[in-house]
This record gives sequence, C-alpha cells and structure tokens, in this order.
Amino acid sequence: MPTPLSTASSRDRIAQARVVVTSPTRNFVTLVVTTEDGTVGIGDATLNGRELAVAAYLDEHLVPLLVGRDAGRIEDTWQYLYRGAYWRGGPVGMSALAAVDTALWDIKAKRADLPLHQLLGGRSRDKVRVYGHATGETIEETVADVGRLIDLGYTAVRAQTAVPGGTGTYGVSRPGEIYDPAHGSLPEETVWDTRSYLTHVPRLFEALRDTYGFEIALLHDVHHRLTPIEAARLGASLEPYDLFWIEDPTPAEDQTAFRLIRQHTRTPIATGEVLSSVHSVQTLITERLVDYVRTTVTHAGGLTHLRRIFDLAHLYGVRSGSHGATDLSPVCLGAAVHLDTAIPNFGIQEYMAHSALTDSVFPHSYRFADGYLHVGEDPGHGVHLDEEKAAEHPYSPAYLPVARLADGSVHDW
Ligand code: GCO
Ligand code: MG
Repeated sequence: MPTPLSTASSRDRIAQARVVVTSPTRNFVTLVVTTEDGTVGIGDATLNGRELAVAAYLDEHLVPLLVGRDAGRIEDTWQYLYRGAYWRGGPVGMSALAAVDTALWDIKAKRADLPLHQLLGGRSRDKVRVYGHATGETIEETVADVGRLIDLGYTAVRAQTAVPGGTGTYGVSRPGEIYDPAHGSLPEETVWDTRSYLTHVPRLFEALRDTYGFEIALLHDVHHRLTPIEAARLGASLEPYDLFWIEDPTPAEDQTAFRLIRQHTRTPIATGEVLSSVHSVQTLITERLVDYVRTTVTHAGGLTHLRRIFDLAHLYGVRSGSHGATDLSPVCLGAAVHLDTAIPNFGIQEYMAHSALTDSVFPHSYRFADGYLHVGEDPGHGVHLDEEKAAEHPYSPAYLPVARLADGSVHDW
C-alpha cells in the first residue's frame, strides 16, 4: 500500500515544523511549517490561558509526526492526527490540529499562487460584515461607546455593561485598554449577581434603541451565565429591542438546554465559541436550536473541520458567526475571513481590532473598512509572522477570571 510518505515528491514534503510562542500585548501560539521547496505556512494554536498546553501538544506529539509527510494531503493529515490519536477532540487537541491544518492550507494556496478563498470555492461575497465591541462601566458609557463604533463605520455592535452588584463584569474593558480579560499569574476572582443582571440589561438596550434607533444591529454576550429559564426570560425581555443575537445564554456544552430557551423567545441565539467539534453542535444545528454557530478556525480543528460544521449548519438554515476576540491571533482571523468570504451561509464575523504591536508581529493583508473586513488577494491566508519581532515579546502567564456568587460559590465566568 502506498503511504503518504512514499507518494510525495521530495519537494512536497514537510521539512520542518516549529512552535513560536510570543506575547506582543497578549500571548499567541503559532505553528510554522516549512516544506522541502521552502514554502512556509503558519497556523494559530492560541488557547487563552492554556497556551503552553497546546504548544507542548504540538512540540511533543504532532511535530514529530509531520516531518516527512506530504504537505498537500491536508484531509489525510487531519484524519491521521485526529483518529490516529485515539483520544479525540478537546480544546487542546483541536487547537493543535487547527494550527497544522491552517498552515497546510496556507502552503497549498501559496504553492498554487492563489488567495486561500479561491481553494475554498471562490468568493460568495465581496466583503465580510463584522461586529465590534462596545463596553462601559455604566449604561451611559456603553451608549457613548456604541456611538464611537457607529462613527468608525460599524453596522453591528456588541454591547456590554457592568452590572450593579457585580465586579469585573465580562466584556467591560479596563480604562484606556483594549478589552482583554486574561491577566496575571493567578485568575482574578469576580462577583456575579444574576438578578441584577436580568433587570439591568433590558435597560441598556432600551437606552441604545432610544438613542440610535433600530437600524444598527445590536448583539449581547451572556457568557454562559444563566439557567435555561433565566435565559428564556432574558430573551423575551429583549424582544422589544430586536437584537441580532444573544450569545451563549447558558453553558454551551449542554445542547438540550437550548430547547427550553427556544420555546420561550424569538430573540435569535448564537453559541459555540468554546466548542471544538461538529459533534458538540450537532443537536443545536439539526434541531435548529440556534441561529448562529460561533465555532472558529483555531478552536475547532482548522479550516477543514470548521467548513464541515458550517456545511452541516447550511443544511438547517443556521449561519456562521465566528468568534474573533483578540485572544485569537491575526492568523486565525486571516484564515477565518477567507472562509467567511467563501461559504454560502455566512452570518457575521466578530472583530476586535488587535493592538498595533500585535499587528506588527503578524503583518496581514486583510483590512477593515466601513464595517466590513476585506480579504486580501495575497497567496495563502495572507498573514505572516515576523519572528524577530516575536522574539522580543516572550510568553507572559495570564489567566481568564473566575466568577463567584455572593455566597462565595464558583459560577460560570
Ligand atoms: C467573545 C468572547 C470573549 C471571551 C474570550 C475568552 O464573545 O468575544 O466571549 O469575550 O471571553 O475570547 O478567551
Ligand atoms: Mg462570547
């Protein structure tokens, strides 16, 4: 039987794969794959707060299997690493696999001298609609921040505000900083008050509609913090404000919880940023329990697997809404914009601009203008890694916060 090794001409083989961990503003894990003919492809493997677990998985368990393989056999490599591991899936394994997959698609497109979206079927759209993030300590501050994003050209904005009675609310940035909840060598502990939240959030959206009218699309992230009946109540109380979606109303891994939410509200629902496999969204999609699936390139096994998820979603009228927080590197965003450009059932793409420092370490050809991301026409996914600059910013431990209730018990953050 021919093996991938024996059928590849020597120039098609993977000569080297290396992991680069860098922290230009925040931590990123990047896999750099080089073929014998000198083509370089890169993939993102960043898993916020657990970065070095993925780096070790790659270094110790995947890189030794890659060297000598045919770089063109992307599907076969995916199956070999996924099924061949016996221990399938999980965020660490799927992020590592995603980096390999993304780097191999980058290489294939570069060798074909084509932008990646051409290999994914070509353009289904000219540009990719994005939503930005507005935050504030008070409703007034969040209303003003939404105005700032509208002035920047956004047509869709996620609005979060601190909740009276809580501390360090998710989605609310530190003064003068890009929103990034991961900090410090121990997790910050925050206090969560569900009752206060459920009465406060409708007031935020009432103020936003009073100020800006109904044209702007408004989104809200619940961050897995409610029970199904609480989420149902929130969705119903937000119906007058016509949200584009509420995101992660309940912990995403409990797919059947969404049945109950769905019975009680017509507010559209998005979930999936913490999910890494088609199996973990299968019930959500096939029972049409959500409207948008938020899995992304890095955490869901790369372009090969994410495409499979979105194809399943397409059959059921569910659209994409990929996670795009700044803890996903520009490599993830660059690859995502190609997929967003190509698929028929694109919904929206989350976009939090990276810092200028991050962008200088990861120069890229995608660009934001007038509320949309525009995919570049450079061969590959169009994102590069400046290794010299990366080396100037070594890994710096940072954990996501942990939420507790007033009685001290752990809650979902
Ligand atoms: C989002 C996410 C972020 C996450 C972060 C965790 O919708 O963008 O919920 O806010 O908290 O990506 O790593
Ligand atoms: Mg979210």
